Amino acid sequence: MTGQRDLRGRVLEVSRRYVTLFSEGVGTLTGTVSSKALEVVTGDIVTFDMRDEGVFVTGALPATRSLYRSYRGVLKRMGANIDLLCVITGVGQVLNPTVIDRMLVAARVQQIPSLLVINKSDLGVEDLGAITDVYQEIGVEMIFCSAKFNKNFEEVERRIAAPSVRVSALCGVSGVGKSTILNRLVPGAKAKTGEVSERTGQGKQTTTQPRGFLYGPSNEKVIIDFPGVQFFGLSHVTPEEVASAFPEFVALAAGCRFANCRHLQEPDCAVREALEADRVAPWRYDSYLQILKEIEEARKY
Ligand SMILES: Nc1nc2c(ncn2[C@@H]2O[C@H](COP(=O)(O)OP(=O)(O)OP(=O)(O)O)[C@@H](O)[C@H]2O)c(=O)[nH]1
Ligand SMILES: [Mg+2]
Ligand SMILES: [Zn+2]
Repeated sequence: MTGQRDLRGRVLEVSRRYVTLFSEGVGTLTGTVSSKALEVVTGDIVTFDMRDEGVFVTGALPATRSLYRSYRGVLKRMGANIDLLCVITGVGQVLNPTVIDRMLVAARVQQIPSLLVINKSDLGVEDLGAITDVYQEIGVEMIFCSAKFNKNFEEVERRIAAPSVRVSALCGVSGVGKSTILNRLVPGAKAKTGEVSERTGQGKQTTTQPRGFLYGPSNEKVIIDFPGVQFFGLSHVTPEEVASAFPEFVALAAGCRFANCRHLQEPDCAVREALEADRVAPWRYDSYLQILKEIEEARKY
């Protein structure tokens, strides 16, 4: 029998049982997952065999820093081994702080470093202060840029090209410009970009599944382009994890009467006191409440 066994590669794309992977020294290949029990996602490192009959993915190495979201009660692993999650937003109707907050929570819970990219800043960022000031204050790293008009884009490139970042990922609601950003970073990518609907102000989910693109002088990095979402479910996260992912609450929690305060109806809650004194942004607290409510509802079933 000819062929090579137990090679290693990085998953770029998964479509049912077919996997596109990149293996150093071999290149980009398409293979088949050999067992139904083996679930792989973009970013995973897998083992594979090259046989006469084709390429067979035989196993996956344990992944760290996976991005998860729950969707209609089902937990979905979206990508693996992510070193930098770029949460992308546009300005105007596509700027959705609820979804941004949720993606930041999903990243923090898995200890994935995150970065907020405010794209389409050519359309004007004057009205954003109320939101961006809050993110600034709680230590969220932010970059304003325009991918379409190549403004301040080198900042985005610098972060993705950093030596500590091997796998980066672009996520955000539909139509914020993820694929446009990707195309600027990887000129050969030719990722499809789409129009934003005038009626809804939202994109039309041009990208339909996660796809990894090779990046860097020797293709040593991967950038994952995620499909746009309108809602980012977090029913799999625990209430404690949610609270710990709101840095402004963590900073205040020592002042709550109860060590296990959830910042809801408890007496002498420092977070609620700060909220009433306008020292916590109401929309951040609202994001927190909505996530807790979602978790509570999921537990009923
Ligand atoms: N004005 C402006 N428009 C932009 C910019 N970047 C992207 N766009 C436009 O926004 C629209 C949506 O861009 P896409 O890159 O397809 O957005 P996406 O986030 O990949 O969308 P999905 O794949 O649906 O999730 C396109 O018409 C782009 O040309 C920008 O910096 N400024
Ligand atoms: Mg896209
Ligand atoms: Zn409290």
